[in-house]
Amino acid sequence: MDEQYEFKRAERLSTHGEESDDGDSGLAVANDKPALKRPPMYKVVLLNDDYTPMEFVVEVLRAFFGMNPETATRVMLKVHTEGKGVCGVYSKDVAETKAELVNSYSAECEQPLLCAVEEDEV
Ligand code: TYC
Repeated sequence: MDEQYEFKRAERLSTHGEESDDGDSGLAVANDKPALKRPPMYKVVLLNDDYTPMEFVVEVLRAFFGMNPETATRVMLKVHTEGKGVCGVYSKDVAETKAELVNSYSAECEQPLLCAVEEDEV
């Protein structure tokens, strides 16, 4: 590699605190941890409405989110009384797919039940 280029690279990297010059060879070496962040996670949130039967909501929570009857009933009642509730937290793709599957299943069954996706706080 061209010497002038290598010097500029070492200078640029050390300015950003990612790597520094190793002192004698002129090569840039890693010293800090790389600035990696976990990808954000997303909540699938179930919304209340005045029309969808409670039993239908419980069925959906069991079928699409693997909840047992007790958990599904508890989540359904939370949504019914508080307006919304979390069905699960997933990667972006999975959360969007689950919400879409629930919404299209509900529409197919002529129910207004809706899920939305919200970024989870870190
Ligand atoms: N509020 C509905 C009713 O009284 C029940 C319901 C619960 C609907 C949760 C949607 O996400 C929901 N039949």
